[in-house]
Amino acid sequence: MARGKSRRSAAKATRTKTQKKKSAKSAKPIELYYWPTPNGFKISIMLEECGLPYVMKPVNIAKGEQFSPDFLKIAPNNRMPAIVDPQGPGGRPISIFESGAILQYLGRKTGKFYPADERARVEVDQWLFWQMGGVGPMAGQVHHFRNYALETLTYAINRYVNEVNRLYGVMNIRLRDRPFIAGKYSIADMALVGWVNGWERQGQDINEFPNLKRWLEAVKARPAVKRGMALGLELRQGIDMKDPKVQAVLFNQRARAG
Ligand SMILES: N[C@@H](CCC(=O)N[C@@H](CS)C(=O)NCC(=O)O)C(=O)O
Repeated sequence: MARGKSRRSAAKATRTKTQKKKSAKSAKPIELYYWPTPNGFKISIMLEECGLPYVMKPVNIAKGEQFSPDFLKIAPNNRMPAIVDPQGPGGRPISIFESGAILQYLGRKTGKFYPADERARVEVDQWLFWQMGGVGPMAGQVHHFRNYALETLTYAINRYVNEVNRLYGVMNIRLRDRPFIAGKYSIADMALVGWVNGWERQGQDINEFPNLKRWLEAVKARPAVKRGMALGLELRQGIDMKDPKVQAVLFNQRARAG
């Protein structure tokens, strides 16, 4: 019986190996719907950090490709990034929009950069949401009013430059006694790096924030971050954000009929 069992388990082991080989071969890459911006970088960085196979599907937001019916099925908010994972839960495809939700999904899927321990996970979540609700939207408004708006609106510029300055101050204090925002390097750092990297365009001086500066240099030195933040940069070349056609697509949208 013992022999039979061991033969059976040997056969099982061979089957599992073959199946594994087969599924590794047939594993379809994750589709990354992407444009090279700080929100896009979050996901290219995470995919690179995890070594997950992926294929980049450019969504040219300056041309309005975010409004194509096929993309809206995946991302009803007409914004990138989004992903389709052909091997989602239960082995079935899943599509996800909102960069924070994608980061958490990939963290749970791989068990990387998103701790399973509840206390450690809460640490990551709060700083991830802080980025999603604070740094991203506020720095986004600075980029808009300082760099893209055709009128100079001093009140709006000051309001958002000051708010980003406040947020960088919070981050600088937080990083006083820990290398990364949630302690260990995590998806929260990945969410932040593309935004903080734009400090100059946001009217900030990184030298005012020495801990933040040290953090930025450390995160940017990671090979996966370098690859993630280099992905598709060439696609942006020659796009003039002040071109009336680009401005109409990006800055003049109202609700569309359902
Ligand atoms: N909260 C969203 C924001 C995404 C977002 O704002 N993406 C911008 C580029 S950075 C976009 O796709 N814009 C297209 C548009 O405004 O029509 C996320 O984090 O995924």
